[in-house]
Amino acid sequence: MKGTFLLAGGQLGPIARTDTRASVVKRLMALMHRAHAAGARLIVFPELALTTFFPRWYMPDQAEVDAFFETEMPNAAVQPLFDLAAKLGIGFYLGYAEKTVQGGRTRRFNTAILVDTKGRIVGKYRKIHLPGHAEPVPSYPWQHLEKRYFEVGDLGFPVWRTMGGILGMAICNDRRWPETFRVMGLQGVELVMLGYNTPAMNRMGGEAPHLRMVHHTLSIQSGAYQNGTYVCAVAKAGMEEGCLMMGGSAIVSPAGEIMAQAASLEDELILAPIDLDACQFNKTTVFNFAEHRRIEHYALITSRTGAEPPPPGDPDSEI
Ligand code: ING
Repeated sequence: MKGTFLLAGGQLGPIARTDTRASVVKRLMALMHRAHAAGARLIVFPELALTTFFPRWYMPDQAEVDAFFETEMPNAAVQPLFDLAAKLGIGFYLGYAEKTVQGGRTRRFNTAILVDTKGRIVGKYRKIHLPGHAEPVPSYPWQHLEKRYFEVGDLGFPVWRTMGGILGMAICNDRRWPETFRVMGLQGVELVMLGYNTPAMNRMGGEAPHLRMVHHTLSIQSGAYQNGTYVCAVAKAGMEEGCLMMGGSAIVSPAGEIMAQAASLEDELILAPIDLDACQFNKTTVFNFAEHRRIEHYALITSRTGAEPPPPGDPDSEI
């Protein structure tokens, strides 16, 4: 039945800086084979799935940074994955670093593509919420230089009619911002696919490590529930170049329930049966946007970027 299919998440364990694209593509193909053997029609891979998470390093030499980028997609290294997808009739989401010339200028984005069951690229998304900082901070045990290496995505949060439903994409930090899911929710999205690379703890230790998983599941479960959409979030996990990356890849139902979750920090397949029509319950009742939203009261959401608290109160009003 249209919109009913088995969905797979293809979590990756660590990718070493020296690992070749070919070796990673082999791992992705092995996960795709397993997904197909289980009957899956779509598999979601992580963010920046072809290389190690290079924004953890400050590299002053642009040529060194560019070695982590793809200038074409597909390209020779990734073509076997596209060919396998077409052969097996399985679609996929793939995150990678995109370097392209646009308007006579070289542009670099943290990108994800959606490839259909015939191996055709049907959608592209460029990461909008870039966490971290643009300049290296020497005192940090590892950097997070996405603001240095990537531009803010210029494609918005589109959705596509494919796989018998309405599918959308996001990347990693995007999942922490409710606007990401709501903008796609306002386009009727029924499945949001996203990959992530999330260190298992705060580098400055300002937060109990278990909260990483709490915030991850809180973000994807609320995004799913509040917009009546499935969410499939897939990690690059494990000890990667000395930085422990969290796992917790998960598939969440439109009711906000976790349907499947990874148990390891390695290459692991998670599976869940998807019925995109199940999104309609929330979309036509609790979160019937047309019935219940009051946009005349939401202006600050798009007119104000940073918080602006009110002026100080009356001193004797303190408790
Ligand atoms: N990684 C992390 C993420 O948003 C982060 C960065 C972790 C930001 C924890 C805030 C808190 O999951 C990427 N790649 O965005």
